Amino acid sequence: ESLKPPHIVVFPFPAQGHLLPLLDLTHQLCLRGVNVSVIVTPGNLTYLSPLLSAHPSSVTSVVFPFPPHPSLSPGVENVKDVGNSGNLPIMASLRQLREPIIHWFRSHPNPPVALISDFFLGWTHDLCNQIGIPRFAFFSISFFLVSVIQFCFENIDQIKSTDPIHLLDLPRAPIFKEKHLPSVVRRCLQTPSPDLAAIKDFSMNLLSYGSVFNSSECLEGEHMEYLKQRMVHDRLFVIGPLCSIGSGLNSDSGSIDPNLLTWLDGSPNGSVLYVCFGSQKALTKDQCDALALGLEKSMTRFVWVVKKDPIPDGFEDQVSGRGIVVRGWVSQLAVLRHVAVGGFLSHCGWNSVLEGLTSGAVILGWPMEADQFVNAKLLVEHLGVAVRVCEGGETVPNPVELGRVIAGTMGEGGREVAAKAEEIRRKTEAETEANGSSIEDLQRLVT
Ligand code: BUP
Repeated sequence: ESLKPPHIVVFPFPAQGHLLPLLDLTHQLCLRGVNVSVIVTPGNLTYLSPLLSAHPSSVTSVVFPFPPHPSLSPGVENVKDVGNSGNLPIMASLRQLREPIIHWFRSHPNPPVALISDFFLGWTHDLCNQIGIPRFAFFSISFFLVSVIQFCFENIDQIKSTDPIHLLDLPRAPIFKEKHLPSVVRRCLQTPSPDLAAIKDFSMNLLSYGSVFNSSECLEGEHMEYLKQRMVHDRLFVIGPLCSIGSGLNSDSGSIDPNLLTWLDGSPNGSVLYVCFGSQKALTKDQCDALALGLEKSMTRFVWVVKKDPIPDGFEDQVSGRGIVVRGWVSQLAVLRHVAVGGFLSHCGWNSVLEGLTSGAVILGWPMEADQFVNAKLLVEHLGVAVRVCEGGETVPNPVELGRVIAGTMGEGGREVAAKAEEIRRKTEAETEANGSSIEDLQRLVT
């Protein structure tokens, strides 16, 4: 029989922070001769366009109708449209695709030889056992975060009545307040008996055939061992930061809006603060007022990406020339890569973190929810590449203080942290170049 290119199936979770890096990985696999079927629901097909046009002959979309869920409006299939609260109903609905996927697999003329699926889809471990192909869990989050979740799940009874919580077995024995733990852990702590389904679903990831992490040795080398000891396999692939692996899908400056690009081109190198809190979180009115005033007082050039956030009337006129407010979606990676951008005021979602670090931007962290407090600790306390400017989804910062920290960090006061950020940028660049560790792991995954 002739040697056919391998055919695999990729199953992303429909939230931007999960979806985009897995599509980046898929792009890299296709560039290395793999044929891929990507499982999506109708509402998410649009996110595949860049991938489908880059690889018209090796990527196929496999579209399944989205089973209705009582708490989701019809047509809402991406967490972007509902916020974090949508994770659970979307997870529950996707679970109903199990039988249709098995049917698709069994009737395929050239059935896939492996599945790579998001870590939110732990149930696909059993699915793969049933159809007899290996499942690789894809982690769009950090080793540190997965270790924190794993530690908490293993010690759920002991940590239940303590606050703050001391994670003694992890490197640096970090301490977290209960409210800063990942939501999946908090849900378990808040119910009288642990949510066994959530714990089982998560642990399936470590039991799967292999694991792929969008992370890197220089960022998280010290956090890998704890998890390696808990994986039933030694097939660990550290392939990241994916946003930096050559010929990516989303970094082209041509994707920046022309007006914004002209403004950035006219700004001094490293002078611009990029402000964005991810696709799920909208700031409250008070937070917007405080941030607007803080930006105004900082006298720093900035680009602020807003979704539904209520920014104060007249703000854009007040800061005209020095600041730009963009409504809707921007090509974040391309903006961060622009030489004019020197800082990133971020919610510390893992992809934003990686995009900021690989662009050499100093991160001004304002973690709000979910995994963001854990990421912020890694950046600020372990790596020293960021400063924390505020903390909490409801917290309203003091505008004067905020303006002072922004001006300081973007100016002379930020020298030390900027030097560390530059050092990390160079190290991640080396890891994602031809003989770098991430490229070697990518090659190992394909062969
Ligand atoms: Br908003 C926004 N453009 O306008 P995180 C986001 N992104 O390219 P989290 C854009 O979405 P969530 C925009 O570059 C990153 O790759 C951004 O992922 C991109 O956030 C991704 O930073 C966001 O991991 O997800 O909280 O995990 O954005 O869904 O809240």
